[in-house]
Amino acid sequence: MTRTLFAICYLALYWARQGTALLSHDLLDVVSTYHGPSTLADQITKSSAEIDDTARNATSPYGFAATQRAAAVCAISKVIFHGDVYTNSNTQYTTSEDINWSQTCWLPAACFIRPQSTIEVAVALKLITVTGSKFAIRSGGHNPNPGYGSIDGEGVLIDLQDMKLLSIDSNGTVSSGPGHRWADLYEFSQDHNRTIKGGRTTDVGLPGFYLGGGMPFFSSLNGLAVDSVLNYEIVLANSTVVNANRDENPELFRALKGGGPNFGIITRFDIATYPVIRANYAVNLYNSSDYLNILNATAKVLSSMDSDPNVDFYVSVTPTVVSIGMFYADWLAEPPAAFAPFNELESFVGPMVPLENGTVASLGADLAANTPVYNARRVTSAISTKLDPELYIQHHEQFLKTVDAAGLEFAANLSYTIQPLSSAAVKAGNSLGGNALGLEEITQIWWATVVEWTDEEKDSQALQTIKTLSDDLSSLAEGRDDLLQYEFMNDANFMQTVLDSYGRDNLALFRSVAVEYDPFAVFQNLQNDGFLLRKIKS
Ligand SMILES: Cc1cc2nc3c(=O)[nH]c(=O)nc-3n(C[C@H](O)[C@H](O)[C@H](O)COP(=O)(O)OP(=O)(O)OC[C@H]3O[C@@H](n4cnc5c(N)ncnc54)[C@H](O)[C@@H]3O)c2cc1C
Ligand SMILES: *[C@@H]1O[C@H](CO)[C@@H](O)[C@H](O)[C@H]1NC(C)=O
Ligand SMILES: *[C@@H]1O[C@H](CO)[C@@H](O)[C@H](O)[C@H]1NC(C)=O
Ligand SMILES: *[C@@H]1O[C@H](CO)[C@@H](O)[C@H](O)[C@H]1NC(C)=O
Ligand SMILES: *[C@@H]1O[C@H](CO)[C@@H](O)[C@H](O)[C@H]1NC(C)=O
Ligand SMILES: *[C@@H]1O[C@H](CO)[C@@H](O)[C@H](O)[C@H]1NC(C)=O
Ligand SMILES: *[C@@H]1O[C@H](CO)[C@@H](O)[C@H](O)[C@H]1NC(C)=O
Ligand SMILES: *[C@@H]1O[C@H](CO)[C@@H](O)[C@H](O)[C@H]1NC(C)=O
Ligand SMILES: *[C@@H]1O[C@H](CO)[C@@H](O)[C@H](O)[C@H]1NC(C)=O
Ligand SMILES: CC(=O)N[C@H]1CO[C@H](CO)[C@@H](O)[C@@H]1O
Repeated sequence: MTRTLFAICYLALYWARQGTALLSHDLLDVVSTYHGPSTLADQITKSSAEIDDTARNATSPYGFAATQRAAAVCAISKVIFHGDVYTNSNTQYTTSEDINWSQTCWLPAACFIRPQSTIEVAVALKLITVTGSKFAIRSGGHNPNPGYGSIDGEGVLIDLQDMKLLSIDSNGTVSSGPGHRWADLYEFSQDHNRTIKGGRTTDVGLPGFYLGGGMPFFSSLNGLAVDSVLNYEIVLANSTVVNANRDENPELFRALKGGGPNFGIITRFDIATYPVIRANYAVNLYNSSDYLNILNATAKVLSSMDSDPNVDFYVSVTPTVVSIGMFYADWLAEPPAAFAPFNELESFVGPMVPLENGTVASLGADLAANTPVYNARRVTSAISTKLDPELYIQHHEQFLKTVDAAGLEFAANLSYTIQPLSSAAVKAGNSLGGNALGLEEITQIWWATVVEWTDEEKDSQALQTIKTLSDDLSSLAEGRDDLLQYEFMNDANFMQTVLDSYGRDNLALFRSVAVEYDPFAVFQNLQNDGFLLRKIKS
């Protein structure tokens, strides 16, 4: 409440200064604190008259409506960033709009601003705070929640896809801009004889993935992906650029390890890598009608993860086909014994990715090559439970009932994925310094449920369906004392609050870090939507 008032006063102050202060001076202040290339400063100096003129023209005749503030940011950005701003008069506007994984996120922003450097991000954010415009940030665009990495005409979208720094230090630390997707990082690390912990779908962007913790291949070795981040370069709400690591801004560093988009805009990740992992892998397809044996086998393989950290897998279930990814972090002469329960299943239909000796990079590439990509509207949900085959079976039977009911209502694909996390993975993360997710040191499953549909008129049925699926799973799990509090942000939907599932201490950390680094609550009040602290009630 107080912070909201602060934010309003802060914005009012800026508005009151319009007409007296020169915006170009503010922008030069931002640029002067950053020791980067001076071309932007030159450009602002050269265009200062036009910037100030545009600021006066664009802001003063307008009232306070969101669309007008956004229009002001777009108009001024066009002077400063030239061709890197797309409004609906540009041919690139539609391709910028239709980029995200879920069509529910194809939203018509007032403009798409594509910064080319950290300092441009800082300047763009300054324009946003000066005008009080709403905004959203997009990197890989894979988050399916509408309004998170997307925004309608009431605000501007900062699209970081051009920020493609990529380098490696002699000690194996990789530095990456936010514009990369995992395919780039896997290939680059492999070329330098290193393995990086990243997404299992190589098309996913780094920032959203890391902000939720990041489920990598082989989590029992070196923990979750975020446990390997050594440093974040981040643009704070007041457009200052800082580093956050174990020594500098350590509390911000910890909050970024799972705390979502509450603290600033990340412009660089410095990431620890590891000697090349020799990965033996296969993805096999099974007939879902054999779910009793498949899910029983799943529980057996899951329990073997604690004694063998080289084991990793997932089980992805549709009403007709189950695909099981079996990954082992070494090349063995015989199929790994840990996967015997899967390999013995009689319902094997055929391979999706044939058994192969490769690396994490080739595994990511082979999975991508064998995964169909198509546009659809999508919503997901995240629930965590303990190891319990009886729960998996009861859940599957409930799932089939919901599939039948949904089939009568509309054309949709319903599926769920069982993602294992061993207690060894949680311990490995803790030994690397830990994160802010508040995970229990037990072997667990992170369920990701997905509803996919195409007809916009069926949005409400789709939401009702995902809600039914996740409510059913959580009440079944609760009844069996299997439900874990933790919700995995990367698979969660906008009806889930997530940050309050990390435990009281982590939530308190997020709140204190947000107050310290964003005292006027810019990321809470002006950011369009996201897994934000403003949504947590208590
Ligand atoms: C097909 C598919 C496969 C997936 N596989 C995995 C997997 O194996 N493991 C896993 O952990 N997750 C996985 N995910 C989930 C994925 O990690 C999340 O959807 C994640 O949010 C995507 O990040 P992004 O950068 O691509 O998304 P975006 O939609 O661009 O951003 C996501 C969120 O982060 C914010 N954000 C983006 N960039 C920045 C930045 N630079 N600074 C601050 N905030 C920022 C956005 O505002 C938004 O709130 C998968 C998702 C899909 C669709
Ligand atoms: C600002 O408005 C004035 C007066 O209407 C006009 O002459 C000038 O060209 C405008 N400047 C810009 C940058 O739009
Ligand atoms: C690797 O080198 C970078 C830059 O020289 C340094 O910041 C980092 O701390 C080093 N990392 C390790 C793990 O030694
Ligand atoms: C990676 O390893 C291969 C084989 O050992 C070697 O030929 C190559 O030079 C190495 N590459 C780098 C960048 O170190
Ligand atoms: C799966 O099993 C069912 C029931 O035995 C059968 O009808 C179906 O054809 C099988 N599907 C495949 C892909 O083998
Ligand atoms: C699952 O496996 C256990 C032994 O691990 C066995 O007792 C049980 O009957 C199996 N359940 C099914 C449905 O196959
Ligand atoms: C993988 O490598 C091991 C050891 O080098 C070998 O015995 C095995 O046959 C290989 N497997 C495949 C599928 O190539
Ligand atoms: C369901 O999935 C198939 C691919 O497996 C795809 O072709 C189809 O379009 C999807 N249907 C919907 C409604 O999303
Ligand atoms: C910007 O914000 C940070 C964090 O709140 C603060 O430490 C710093 O002094 C501020 N910088 C300026 C120039 O106000
Ligand atoms: C512009 C762009 O990248 N669009 C992509 C949106 O997502 C679908 C997959 O769902 C891709 O096919 C498009 O290329």
